[in-house]
Amino acid sequence: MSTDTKINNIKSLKKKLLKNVVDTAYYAGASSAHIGGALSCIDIVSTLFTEFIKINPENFSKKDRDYFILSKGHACLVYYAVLAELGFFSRDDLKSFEKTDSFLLGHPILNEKYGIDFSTGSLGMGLSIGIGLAISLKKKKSENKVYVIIGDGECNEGSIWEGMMSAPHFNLDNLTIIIDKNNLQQTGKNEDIMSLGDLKSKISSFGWDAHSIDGHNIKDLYDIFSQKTDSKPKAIVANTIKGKGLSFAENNNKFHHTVLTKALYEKALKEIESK
Ligand SMILES: Cc1ncc(C[n+]2csc(CCOP(=O)(O)OP(=O)(O)O)c2C)c(N)n1
Ligand SMILES: [Mg+2]
Repeated sequence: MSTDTKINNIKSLKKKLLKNVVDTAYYAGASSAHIGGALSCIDIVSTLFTEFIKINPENFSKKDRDYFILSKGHACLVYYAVLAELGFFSRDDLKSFEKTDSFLLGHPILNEKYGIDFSTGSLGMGLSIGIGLAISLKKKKSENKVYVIIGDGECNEGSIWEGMMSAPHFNLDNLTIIIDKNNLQQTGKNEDIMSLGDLKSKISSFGWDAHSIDGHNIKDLYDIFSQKTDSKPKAIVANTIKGKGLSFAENNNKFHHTVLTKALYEKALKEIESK
């Protein structure tokens, strides 16, 4: 398959995910939903699950496969969106998001039947989980890989920096982390709350194979995920826009966690249709 075809496949999944995300946010009603942080990593998730993380309901329980950890678990709308497309449950199930007795909670809960390996939502845990998993895969001489998406605000957590130190120590070239650098967190700008400085240089100084790219450029994402690293873990600082894809939500932190009104839902559907 040519690279152009692969890129087109990624773009077509992305459009489906966009629709699933806004549908789910709308079904959530008054429960509200984390919209902005789901949209900032939608290109990353689309690229990973089209080309790199080959999971499906048939191979999931076999464990001989790659692993994904959404460390910024509040962005679960995009996770549920892709799991529905992969056939772990139906698009109709997305309507149950945040409802009583639903398996689709406001943060992902470990659920082997529905494709979720790890519970996340308490920020700062996913990198350490990924490191433990990557070490165990190495010990088993498995070729499988571990991918972790981390928020930039999440990098305020000290545990992230312990992980930054330890992954190169264990030569985890089977581990890739993607930092969704949308410059915002729950209560404002990272720059005001806890500036991160030059993330790529910092992470590189810890011994990672570190890169900084446009997190909405699918070709760049595809190329960087395709590159092999030799004995170093890979870190991708993905420069993104919170709320990307919906004009009214882009860079607007009101959409960190909010209700998607009927009027905005209809506007969103029109915008997605025109893409
Ligand atoms: C340990 C912990 N502290 C606080 C929160 C509340 N919280 C939820 S989202 C969020 C902001 C996260 O910012 P970022 O990682 O940048 O996510 P994004 O901008 O992609 O939404 C916070 C503080 C949490 N989920 N876990
Ligand atoms: Mg952020």
